[in-house]
Amino acid sequence: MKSGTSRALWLGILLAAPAAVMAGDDKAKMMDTNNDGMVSSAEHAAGAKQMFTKMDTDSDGNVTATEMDAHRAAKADKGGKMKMSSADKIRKIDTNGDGVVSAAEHDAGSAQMFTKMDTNRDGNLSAAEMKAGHEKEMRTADRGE
Ligand SMILES: [Ca+2]
Ligand SMILES: [Ca+2]
Ligand SMILES: [Ca+2]
Ligand SMILES: [Ca+2]
Repeated sequence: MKSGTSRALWLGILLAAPAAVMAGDDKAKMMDTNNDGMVSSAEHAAGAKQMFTKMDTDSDGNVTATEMDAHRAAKADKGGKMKMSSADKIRKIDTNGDGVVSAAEHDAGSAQMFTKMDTNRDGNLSAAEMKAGHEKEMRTADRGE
């Protein structure tokens, strides 16, 4: 009987494959700290701050393209190629144009993203809104499957 082996193999495939697809859901779950199924603006801001701290490996209060690259490379192990280059991402929120993202710029950038994704303007991101937001981002980046 080989069914046990093939089942384990199948499980391995299941675990390895859909990381890219599930990234949005994972992120939502991670940020939804009170588990009400919605990400509030406060939860979103806290999540963004946490991510900033994680990316700022030398803790100088700025995230450089190199730091962002390193952070994303670690994640890309599961998710495959990322949609936008770190430099492009930084350019989008680097309002003072010094090439690095300060904590304030990151805060402002993610608040803006929250507003954009909160399409029904109730101050919460539902799973559907998060998903739609991410899909839009991926489409903009022309990420071929
Ligand atoms: Ca919540
Ligand atoms: Ca830094
Ligand atoms: Ca800056
Ligand atoms: Ca909403």
